[in-house]
Amino acid sequence: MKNTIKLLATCAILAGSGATFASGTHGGGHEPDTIGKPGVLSKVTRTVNVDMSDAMRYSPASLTVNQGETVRLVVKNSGKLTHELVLGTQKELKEHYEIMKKNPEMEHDDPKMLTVKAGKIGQIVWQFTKAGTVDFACLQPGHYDAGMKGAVAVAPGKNSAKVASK
Ligand SMILES: [Cu+2]
Repeated sequence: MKNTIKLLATCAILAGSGATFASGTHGGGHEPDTIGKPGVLSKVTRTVNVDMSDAMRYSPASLTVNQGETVRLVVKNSGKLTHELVLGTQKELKEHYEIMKKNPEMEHDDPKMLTVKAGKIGQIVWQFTKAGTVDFACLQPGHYDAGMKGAVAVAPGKNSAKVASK
């Protein structure tokens, strides 16, 4: 499966999250693992197929996983437009969306961001380490406003202590 995303202009602000953040552009430094961390393919415990359409919708738009699970999101773009699936907090997504509006050609090189061209399939492998909600959205200009968003509910896991100590 092709999962290479060309790195040309990365989203500098988000890519640099945690390490150095320019004061003023962000309301505060966000923890790099607020929503989890990049997963390892061999640790995948759940695979979810997500469809993206030109109706500006994900199907399904809401998923439930258990804390600590490594999930493989197989994301299909069944539309004619480019769509993407970006995981983040509501705040991060909104900030990033504003940047995207100014730089629509921006390409992503981040494990939590996936851009899928029309008719293609891509995947994100992500470990959801924190209980709570992880949002996702399509940050293509206009799409987020049109309601192209969803959420992953992360249920607290029995092994949360183990995950936290890792
Ligand atoms: Cu879209």
